[in-house]
Amino acid sequence: MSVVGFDVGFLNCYVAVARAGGIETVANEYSDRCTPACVSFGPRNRSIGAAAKSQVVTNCKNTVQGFKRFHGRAFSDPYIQSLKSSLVYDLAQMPSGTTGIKVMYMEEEKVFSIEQVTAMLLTKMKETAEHALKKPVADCVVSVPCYYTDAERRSVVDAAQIAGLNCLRLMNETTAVALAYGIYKQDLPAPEEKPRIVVFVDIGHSGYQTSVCAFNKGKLKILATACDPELGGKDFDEMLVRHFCEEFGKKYKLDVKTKPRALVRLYQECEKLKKLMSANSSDLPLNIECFMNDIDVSGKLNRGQFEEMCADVLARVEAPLHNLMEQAKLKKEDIYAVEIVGGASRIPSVKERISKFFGKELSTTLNADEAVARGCALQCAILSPAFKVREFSITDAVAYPISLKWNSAAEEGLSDCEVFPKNHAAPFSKVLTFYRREPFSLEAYYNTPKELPYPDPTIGQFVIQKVVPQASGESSKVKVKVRVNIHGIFSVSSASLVEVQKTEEGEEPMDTEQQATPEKEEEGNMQTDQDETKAQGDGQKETEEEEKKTKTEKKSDQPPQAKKPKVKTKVLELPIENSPQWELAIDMLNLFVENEGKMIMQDKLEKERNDAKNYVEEYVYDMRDKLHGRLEKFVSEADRDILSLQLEDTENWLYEDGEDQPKQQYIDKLAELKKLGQPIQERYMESEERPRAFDDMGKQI
Ligand code: ATP
Ligand code: K
Ligand code: MG
Repeated sequence: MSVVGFDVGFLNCYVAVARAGGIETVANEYSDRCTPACVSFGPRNRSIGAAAKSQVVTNCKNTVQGFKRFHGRAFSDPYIQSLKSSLVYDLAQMPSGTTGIKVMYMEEEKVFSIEQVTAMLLTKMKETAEHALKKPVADCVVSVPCYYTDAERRSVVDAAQIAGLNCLRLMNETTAVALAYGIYKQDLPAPEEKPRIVVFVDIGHSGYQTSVCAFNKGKLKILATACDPELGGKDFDEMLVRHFCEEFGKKYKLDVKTKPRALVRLYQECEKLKKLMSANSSDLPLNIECFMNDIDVSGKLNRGQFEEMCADVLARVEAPLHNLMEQAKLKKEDIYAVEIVGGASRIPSVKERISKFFGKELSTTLNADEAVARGCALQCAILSPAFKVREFSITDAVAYPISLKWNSAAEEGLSDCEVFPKNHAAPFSKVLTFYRREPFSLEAYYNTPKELPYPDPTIGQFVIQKVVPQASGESSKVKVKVRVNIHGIFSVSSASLVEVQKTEEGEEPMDTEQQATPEKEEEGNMQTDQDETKAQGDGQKETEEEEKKTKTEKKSDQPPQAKKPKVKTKVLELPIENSPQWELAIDMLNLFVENEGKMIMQDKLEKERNDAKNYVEEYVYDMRDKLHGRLEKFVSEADRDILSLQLEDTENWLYEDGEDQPKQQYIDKLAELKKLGQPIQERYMESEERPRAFDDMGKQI
């Protein structure tokens, strides 16, 4: 059991773990708690995180950033197509139609699916967690934007699986923040009191998410969410880059857009400038040496000018806030606090606008960068039986309304019904009743296509199989359970056929629940609403819970049915064929799992090879210094000359033939050097030990 939370950001990723002392955000191998969402492909290995980011300029065509937005999208999606021209790396279509990334890896052209690329990033984050916890990590909670659709979520779950992770929950980023905010609060209103209403705002690099949350002691409920998936720090960078491209065009006659490498550097410098401007309102310089064609460029800007050029971007801050308050039917006076997180929430003009909208000071009690990861780790701790944590119930909200449509039995055409309206509580299951003689199919879709980030509102097709008429020839009653699960993913989770058997008069019915309702209900009737505010990982338990509830409802709702012919029913489970949109085929998923394992092994071997090479190099420099230093007295002149020459030869070899050799070559080389070097060092050590031994003896006396 591991308790880990992963914030997979568009730009920055964070890992939080639970240890005896509580929840902690942990650092990577560079002692940095932030790991860049970056993967770089080389001729011998991959680099991930900070090591990849350092190759953004030198290996730009094979260094992949900003891939979070490719999840769950067709390659033909106009959005993906429109992005192509602004990326320095290539995209390609996967056999299934989804988006892949084309790079040179191991000296071959390769296309990786978006799930594979995110899995690589997760592999790195998993290693960071394992290093901190000093044990293997599998169980975890992974963050996703609250505006992610079904297809996007399934894609991230697959990515986690490819990385060998067991994702207990995909957690909406703003919900993770709400949990991190609420769980330690001691003064929340009692369960029966009016809840405390808090607005959460997360502005990252790519997206702007807001949610409004009701807190009572021991629980939180997301009332509504509103977002602009295309508003974040990157839009401010974009404005700065545009400005300096124009300026450098005029001033130095440079066409920056034609040189990907220069453009990448300009983006980096503009991001730095933007951050500096959050703390300074005076003129700030931007200088880049040898920018293009050996020309050094420089410019300057102040906050006032920056805000002016970003007016259109800033104007978009308010709309989601309006939308949020409208959905939740709340007034500004109802809001107890507005807590902001995410890197771009530090931009003063962004803060100003949010603060002005609510007419109150903003609250920044959480760590703006780490709150999402910490919230995820807290959720993981709650879900983990091995970890003791305060009870806290989390009810999330459905982001887009979900409908089902089907061909009606009487061939009257298409019927449809909204099963989960917007902001409906999640996770949640509902049972629908159908009367059928044969297998039938349901199509799930989002009924507000305009709100979706992509053009196709389909969620998936679900075929209820093995439906047969009753013995009497009549249609059978089929109960279909639909569910938005803990990841926010829709599914048809079970289906059953209720077989009616007439029994002798007076024979005891087996159970109240098993009495068939005499009148036919309308098709698609939603029978049971099952509250699942207490998230349960175990499907079996849920079913049982639901059945208990059904029984009690029937008992209380139905008057005693005196003198009616007794009927007995039998419930048959029916198989369901699930075909969600853009689902990754199981054999592909298995192949990706296997390939990720191979790539991890390859990276490990390459690291060992490099380490072996570094040991040789280190030995050469170390010995050369010491031969003329503290080892000088312990080696004859002749031996010293031989070893010096050998060290020099080895150094030359490292820069020439030895630049790129198998690991064993370096190991052999080092052994060869040590044959001469080791005895010298041993003589030195002996002489160092001698006086100490003498000292010890002195003490004894
Ligand atoms: P997303 O949430 O969209 O997936 P992310 O989680 O990777 O993205 P964050 O790490 O929250 O994003 O924020 C990164 C953004 O915040 C970048 O655009 C960065 O330049 C910006 N940022 C960070 N610090 C500051 C600052 N002091 N002033 C202005 N912008 C900042
Ligand atoms: K982040
Ligand atoms: Mg983020």
